Amino acid sequence: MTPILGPGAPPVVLPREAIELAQTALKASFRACDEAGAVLKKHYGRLKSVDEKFQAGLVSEADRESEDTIKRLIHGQFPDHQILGEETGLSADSGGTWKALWMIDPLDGTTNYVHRVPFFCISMGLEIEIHGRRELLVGVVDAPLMNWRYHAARGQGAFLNSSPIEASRRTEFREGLFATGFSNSDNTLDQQMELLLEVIRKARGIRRLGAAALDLCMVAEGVFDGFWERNLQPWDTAAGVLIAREAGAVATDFSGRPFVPTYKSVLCAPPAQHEHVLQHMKRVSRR
Ligand code: 2AM
Ligand code: CA
Repeated sequence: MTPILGPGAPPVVLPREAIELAQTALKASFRACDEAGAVLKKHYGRLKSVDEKFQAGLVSEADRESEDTIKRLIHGQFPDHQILGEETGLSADSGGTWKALWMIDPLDGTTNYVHRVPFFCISMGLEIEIHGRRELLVGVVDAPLMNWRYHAARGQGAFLNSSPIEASRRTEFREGLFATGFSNSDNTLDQQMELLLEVIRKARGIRRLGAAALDLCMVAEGVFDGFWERNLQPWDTAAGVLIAREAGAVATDFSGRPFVPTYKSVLCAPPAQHEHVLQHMKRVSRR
């Protein structure tokens, strides 16, 4: 057993096998991102069919081919792991001893992709069971047209193109540049706008870039001082949350509970900014 403390995450003791798995999983994810990235580049600007999914945005042949590519590689190398992919759902439980689950978005930011905004990515997060608890072990987010590859393994820090990254050290709300996304699939748009008004009035600025996994990585990198969005899915958040935590950010839901990938709402920011945004959120939701 090797004791490991991840800076933004609760401490965990990882068994040696988990540390070894993290290394092979990272290598496999990099290869999958190389291949899936080539698929996304091939179809970019040349899509033949774009469909609207029921309350879930757009899907194209690029999303599907990218997911097939990633699943083939991961299943080939880790036959006893489960895969939860945005386009194909959960692969059958093959009864593996690791209880390992990959959460994969083959194309995060599909609307950007379809409209030829180059801000989109592949997101791959791996969660395993350690001492009866589910823990995020590895996260990789790759933006092929930006040439950005973010990665993290639990307890080992976060990286962009192999260089270490850190969340922002700005502590004042007025110095903060924040990112968010809007959700139209519940009745909270007015509340979302109220929080937006607070941020526009009191902080440095707000951006809405349209790919949650990348927004989280830009919190990890210290570009953004926080990110929040509701109605997300595990494949949007798993990898980016691990990367952000390893870079020193805190990730919770909108009431401050430590984030797990099954939560639909995420607020991720370095500690002081997390507290500022959470207070604003609570004030807005009380109104
Ligand atoms: P996607 O591109 O993989 O669908 C944009 O705000 C972020 O929310 C993206 O990460 C997008 O992921 C995700 N998202 C979740 N539900 C969505 C929806 N109904 N429409 C568009 N984007 C959605
Ligand atoms: Ca997607």
